[in-house]
Amino acid sequence: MMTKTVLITGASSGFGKACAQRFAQSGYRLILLARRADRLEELAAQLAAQCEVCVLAVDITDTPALEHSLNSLNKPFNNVDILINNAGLALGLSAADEAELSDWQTMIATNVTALVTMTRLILPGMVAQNSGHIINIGSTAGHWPYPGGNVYGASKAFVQMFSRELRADLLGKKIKVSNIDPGMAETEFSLVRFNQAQEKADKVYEGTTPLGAEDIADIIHWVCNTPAHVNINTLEVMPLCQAWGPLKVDRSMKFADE
Ligand code: NDP
Ligand code: 8X3
Repeated sequence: MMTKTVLITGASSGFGKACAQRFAQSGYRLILLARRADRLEELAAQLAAQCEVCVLAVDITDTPALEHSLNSLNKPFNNVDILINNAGLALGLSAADEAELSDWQTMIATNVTALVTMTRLILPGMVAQNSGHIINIGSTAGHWPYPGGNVYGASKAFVQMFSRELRADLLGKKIKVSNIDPGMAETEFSLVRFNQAQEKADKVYEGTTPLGAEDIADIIHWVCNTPAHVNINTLEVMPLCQAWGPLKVDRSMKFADE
C-alpha cells in the first residue's frame, strides 16, 4: 500500500490536532497547517516517530501566502490524497443587529472563502491522479439555527451545500467528498468565540459530556477508510446530551386587527 498524504487545516488544536494524532497512528504522511507555528512544530516533533510530517504555518485567509506555502511543498508532500478542510471559527454570539461586522467578515473569510480557495488549489492534483478525498467540516449550526448563530451558521450551511456541489461535479472520478457536521464539542472553539474568556467558554460545557476532538477524529479516520465504492456524503454527530428543542413562539405577538 502506498502511503497517503493528508493535509489538515487547523491542525494546531481541537479536531485538526486530534486528526493529526489519529492519522499518524495509522502511518499516514501529514501536512499540518495553521497560523500558530510553535504549536504545529511541537505537534510535528511528537508525531515524527510515527509518520512523515511537515508544517505549513500560514493564515488560510491570505491567498497569496497560502499559494506560496502549497507551492513550497516538495516531494512526496506535494501530492495530497486527503484534504481535511477543518480550520474555522465562530466569533461572538450577538444578535444580527449588534454583532461586529468585522467578526462576520472574518468568519466568512475563514469558513467559506478560505475553504473554497484551499479546495480549488488542491483539487486539480486529485483530478490529475484520479483519486482523492475531501473532508469538509461543517456543523450542526449549518442545519439548525440558534440565536446569535447568524453568520457562523450560515457559513456552515454553505460548507454543506458546497460539499454536495463538489460531488455533483466530480461524478465519474475516483474522488470522494464528505461533509462532517459535529454538534457541541469541547475544543478551543468557545474560547475563540468568546475572545479567550475562559469562564464563559467553560459554561458552554458545564454539566455535560460534550463530544471530544478524538471522537470526531475517529469518525473522520473511519470515513476515510470505507471501501473504494462508498462515499459518506454527510454525517451529523451530536453528544447524547444534546438534541433539539421546540420552535420558539413569541406569545406577545398577537395582532388584534388581523
Ligand atoms: P479550535 O479553535 O480548537 O481549532 C480551530 C483551528 O482552526 C485551529 O487550529 C486554528 O489554528 C485554525 N484556524 C483558525 N483560523 C485560521 C486561519 N485563518 N488560518 C489557519 N488556520 C486557522 O476549534 P475546533 O477544533 O472545534 O474547530 C475546528 C472546526 O470544527 C471549525 O471549522 C469549527 O467551526 C468546526 N466545529 C466545531 C465544533 C465545536 O463545537 N467545537 C462543532 C462543529 C464544528 P490557528 O489559530 O493556530 O491558526
Ligand atoms: C459548533 C457547534 O452549536 O456551538 O459548530 O454552533 S455550535
